[in-house]
Amino acid sequence: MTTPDDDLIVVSPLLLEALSVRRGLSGGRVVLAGPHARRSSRVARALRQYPDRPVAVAGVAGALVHDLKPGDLVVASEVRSAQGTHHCRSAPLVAAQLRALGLTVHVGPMVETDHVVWQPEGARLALDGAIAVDMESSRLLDLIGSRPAAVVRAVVDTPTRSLLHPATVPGGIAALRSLRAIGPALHRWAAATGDRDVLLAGPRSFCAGVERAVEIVERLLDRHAPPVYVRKQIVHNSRVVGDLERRGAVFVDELDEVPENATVVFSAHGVSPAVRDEADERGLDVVDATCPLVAKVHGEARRYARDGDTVFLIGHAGHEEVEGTLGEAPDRTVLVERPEDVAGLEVEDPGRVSYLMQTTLALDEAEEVADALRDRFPALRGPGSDDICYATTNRQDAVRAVARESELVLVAGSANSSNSRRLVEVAQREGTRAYLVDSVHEIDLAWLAGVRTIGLSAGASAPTVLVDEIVDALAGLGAVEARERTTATETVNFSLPKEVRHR
Ligand code: 0O3
Ligand code: SF4
Repeated sequence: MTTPDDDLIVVSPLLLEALSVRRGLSGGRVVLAGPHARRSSRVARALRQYPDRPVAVAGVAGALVHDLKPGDLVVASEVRSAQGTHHCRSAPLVAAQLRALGLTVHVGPMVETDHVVWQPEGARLALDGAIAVDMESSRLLDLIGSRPAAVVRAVVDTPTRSLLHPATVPGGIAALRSLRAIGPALHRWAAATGDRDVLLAGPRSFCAGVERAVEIVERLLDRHAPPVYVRKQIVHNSRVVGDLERRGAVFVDELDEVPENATVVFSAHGVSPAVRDEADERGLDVVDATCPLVAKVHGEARRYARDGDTVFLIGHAGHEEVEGTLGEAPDRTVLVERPEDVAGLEVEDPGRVSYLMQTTLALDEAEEVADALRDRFPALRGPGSDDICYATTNRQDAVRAVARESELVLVAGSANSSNSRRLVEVAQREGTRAYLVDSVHEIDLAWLAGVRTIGLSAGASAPTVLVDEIVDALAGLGAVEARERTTATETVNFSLPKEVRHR
């Protein structure tokens, strides 16, 4: 059993570095490696003595890029040297823990050299993407071998303030102060290390409606000079939106932010007829990325309203999809969020009532509301097949299955993504701890301590790369066996609108 006294080994090249790190630790073993790792026999001895402990390399470094300041921390994603490259896969998890302590942290490649780097050599190293340089990390990682390892370095000098600059003294003090603060994060990291099973819920990630919506924007960006305007987020995912923004998409909240005669894309969640009318009036060129399954619900809303029904829309107030569907027949549609709302409903004619659903609700919760409506209004009409779509249904079934076998479930997805949040709740209803993470940087290492089996899913708007990044980071904490748990196979594919169909 590991006690806080021996939970990790920290290797520091210089005495001042070792003393600073030591002050912030509540246990663990600090080993002085000497400059250029000259006393590597000490390190080797400690590694032999504690054969299964994770090892952190901690010390100071020189910044190679301008956005790093003295005292900032660098967590190496990889360390390059003339001999090769070491990958430090748990870097984003370590960085998140350090940021939670209020420290300024950069994650990126570091380079090891056998000499002090001056300009213009520093600028040359930065051209290959390295953000900081030191003189020992690669050598130490060679010694450490395959056990979990992290490299945390505090910046002393920068491209504009070399080691000969008088500011090196305050820079060094700032760096040592930062090293004193890293201890709690290193303990958390050490406690989270270990071999794991990862159960991948299948299906997960993009659905056909999201694939289509993202492809519409990508094709327009390929075709038009930027900007390409998109009303609202094309799908509720920060990575998708950020990537498209970098390529020239401009996301606006309302159409009055779009210049006359410009092209505007309507998001996958759909829009109300009032928004379509406004786009017409302003002469905007609309490309509609509304998912066909959302459009189907709009059609049902129009049909029921035309028949003179009061339409109950089961969904969440304020959600874009709900606002769009409500807009089809605002005078005849009533939003119902919970079963307990049903008792207070007042309708013109209880014999002429129907219901619809938001496509991304939790199946069991939505059914409870529908049951309450049926109990109160026996004449209630509903859609032929449920409005909750195939993708929502499949992802909920899949996450439920992995939750039953897991001690912890992680769902990749943004906080404003309704379907992603429902996946977390479905897992939690199985009695399993579950968290939504927008990216690997949101994983709290405290969740992982003592956890052997992790279930992993992603919302319909979350790209697969987010899942890959999480698996990769977990593999930096120990050996990972990732297994697919597939409960359904999806073949749905929607054709693109005519405006972008041909490349
Ligand atoms: O509706 P939700 O917040 O789940 O939307 P996302 O996260 O963008 O996922 C795509 C689903 C959709 C466009 C509506 O069905
Ligand atoms: Fe369409 Fe369903 Fe995907 Fe929503 S979750 S975009 S309704 S396929």
